[in-house]
Amino acid sequence: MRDQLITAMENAIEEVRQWPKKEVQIFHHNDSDGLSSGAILTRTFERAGYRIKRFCLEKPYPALLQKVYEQDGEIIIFADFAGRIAPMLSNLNQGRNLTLILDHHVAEASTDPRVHNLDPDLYGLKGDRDIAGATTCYLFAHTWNPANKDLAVIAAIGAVGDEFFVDGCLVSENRDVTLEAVAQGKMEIKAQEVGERYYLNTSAGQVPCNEFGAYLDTLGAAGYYQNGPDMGIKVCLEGTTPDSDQMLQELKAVQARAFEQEIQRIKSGGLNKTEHIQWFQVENRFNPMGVKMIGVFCYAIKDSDFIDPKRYVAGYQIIPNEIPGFGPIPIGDVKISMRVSAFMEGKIRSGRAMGLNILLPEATNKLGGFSDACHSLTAATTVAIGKEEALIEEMEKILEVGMRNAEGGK
Ligand SMILES: [Mn+2]
Repeated sequence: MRDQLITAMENAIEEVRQWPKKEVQIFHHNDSDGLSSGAILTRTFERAGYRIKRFCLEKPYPALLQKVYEQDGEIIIFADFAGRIAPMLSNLNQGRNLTLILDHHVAEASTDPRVHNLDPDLYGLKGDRDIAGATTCYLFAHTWNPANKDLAVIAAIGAVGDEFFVDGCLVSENRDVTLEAVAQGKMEIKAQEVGERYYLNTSAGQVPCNEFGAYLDTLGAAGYYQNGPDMGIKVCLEGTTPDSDQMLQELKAVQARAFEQEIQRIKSGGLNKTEHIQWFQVENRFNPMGVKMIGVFCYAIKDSDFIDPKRYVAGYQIIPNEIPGFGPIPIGDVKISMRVSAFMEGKIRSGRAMGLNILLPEATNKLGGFSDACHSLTAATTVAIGKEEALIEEMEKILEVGMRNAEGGK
């Protein structure tokens, strides 16, 4: 199956080579895996002589995709997302642009021959186990030109950042890229009681790979609207600098201040409660940080004393109508992030409470919203601004039906 993925990559690379335009548009995610993916692709296309326009996205919003596919004759790349929306991209594209998808999330096949879905999920590899987005990009880079093997260490950073381990160890393709980086003297693996720890050998000494990933995550998320992703890409390719360290410290301070203010607000009556849910709306108060911060904030407060451990936690943040470097985009949506207390986690794990992966997408669908990243204990979706209360009510209805069914089944 891996051979078939490499063959598909070879075919896509050949089409890129034949394509008249020697410029590429790279859209990549803003977490450590997404930034590592963007860095690998940037270097790969640079080396092959292409001009690069790079855009970092928190999500591939439909309104943005509409705009992207108003173009003709371009080379468009998606990294660390979009595997699942290949059919939608195919409909938008209609054979007009050469599109490559280098993702590792659950995927659907493309229906346009000019849309190459190179997501390893379509080739029997598991994105939440075997291969990260950055590792997928590395396979692509290495298939194009074996001289790109020096980028293996960046793939390893992405893989560790996504935290998909088996018994505490990277496995499969993620492990192979890491061993390559070790062979090049750029990393070291140290065995622990359970699993392994991964270290980067930098000019300033050894740095734990997960700490480096957290560094990138902050640049990409808290720094999303302040050139944090550009700095993240630079850090992936060239290492940290006093400038990047300073940006990191400033972003951490902005985050701490915004979170503290919001906590005060919640404590002084800013928390709405329905039967099973407690929720709040931060509007634009987390600007200029990205909308990932609403999830980070919910996680930070979920076990605080001002949070009811028996209710689901939900926070809303308005998505700005702008993509950095791309310009205004009429998104018009609000993001909801949900988390649960340790108490609720126990109930969900034992099947005595409904998981967020069922509750939130179902309610979101009823309101015509957009779901992607939903797991049982963490979930986020988007709905149109103004539907915040309606979404909470939908969830309450779903919970009520769920309870009635559970009782009826006794
Ligand atoms: Mn990823």
